[in-house]
Amino acid sequence: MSKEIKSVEYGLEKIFEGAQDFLPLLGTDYVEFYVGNAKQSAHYYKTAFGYQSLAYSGLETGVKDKASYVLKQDKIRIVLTTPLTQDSPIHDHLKKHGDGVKVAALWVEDARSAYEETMKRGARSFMEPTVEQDEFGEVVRSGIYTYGETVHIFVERKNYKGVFLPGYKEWKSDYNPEPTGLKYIDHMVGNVGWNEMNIWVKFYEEVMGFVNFLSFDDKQINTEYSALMSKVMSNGNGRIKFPINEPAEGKKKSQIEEYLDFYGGPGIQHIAIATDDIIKTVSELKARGVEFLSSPPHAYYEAIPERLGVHMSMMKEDLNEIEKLAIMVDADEDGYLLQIFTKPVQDRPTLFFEIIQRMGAKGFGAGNFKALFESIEREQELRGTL
Ligand code: TYF
Ligand code: FE
Repeated sequence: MSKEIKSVEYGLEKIFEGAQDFLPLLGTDYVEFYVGNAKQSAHYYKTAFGYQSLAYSGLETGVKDKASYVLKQDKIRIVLTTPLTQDSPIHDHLKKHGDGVKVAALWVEDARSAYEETMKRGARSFMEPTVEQDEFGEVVRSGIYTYGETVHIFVERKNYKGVFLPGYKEWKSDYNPEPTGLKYIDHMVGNVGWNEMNIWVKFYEEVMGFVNFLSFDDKQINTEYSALMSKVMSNGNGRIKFPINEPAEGKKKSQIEEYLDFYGGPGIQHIAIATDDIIKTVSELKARGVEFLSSPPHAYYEAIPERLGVHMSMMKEDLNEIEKLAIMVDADEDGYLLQIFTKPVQDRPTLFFEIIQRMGAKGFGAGNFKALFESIEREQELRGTL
């Protein structure tokens, strides 16, 4: 059953009741991917998704063991890192998981306190508080493990004036494709093992002070073939949302199980990126070769007016255009949302992206789950992993 925790107005922000403030989070700072070839990945994210070159670290900046390319689009910063030496531990990560997200970095006022408070509540250490300095100022970072080998790094920027972090130089490129309208990270979803969802719900509650503000069980999330369960964890100001999925028993293999097999354990399954013009963003992404899941059947689009109810009259987008682009629409009591999912962005069927436009709705598109999972199963069928 879906359980919604009441939220209350508090100053300018909505604060979720029950959330604790020992770990105040200002927002997502960056997301770091470990990849087999960072130079080529950076080209893909620039060309296909419209990210802009921001910073670089590697041999030319005195870093001998890895190369990192930092890209930016509006509030989003991604870091693409690859190992340079034979004995780099990043190779072990790549061998096991393939390309994927290593770090979901969170922007904090105080990285030492974030570390102490979470460690005291049972976090596993990834990085003790570390001061990094250059001529542009000082940054303090610390880090803890979450599910699998994924980590959260806390970033305290003080008045840092450099382009990204100490150790990085500005990356000026002559190749600057236009942005595609990606604005900020709306949520990042983790897949965890059988019966592990509640362990990680407890971790986000107890160690990070988050609240569980939405839950979907296998009665709601199932198709003819497969099922999963999902709980959405949010920090107090609602800026950080981490849904957690676990597989559930169905007639065939759950997409979550497929992920766990190929990723070699728990990890980040999808990153949802917000746009305020999904028609323009998705048209542009498709023109640049980003592959999306196949369209739901026509009957799905015919049922939209009924499903949206009162929100239908507020809908500005043209349904024909929505259908042509295979975008999905859902509504909750606060408004409606539009969303679409890419195919996995590497050869292993692991990480993918969601593009989302919220028109008041705070949910995750529960009304689309069935159509979405059927699209995913069509892909699983082709891979022989259903
Ligand atoms: O983040 C969400 O909950 C939605 C729907 O395997 C979703 O984007 C849930 C599970 C999943 C793929 C998408
Ligand atoms: Fe999502």
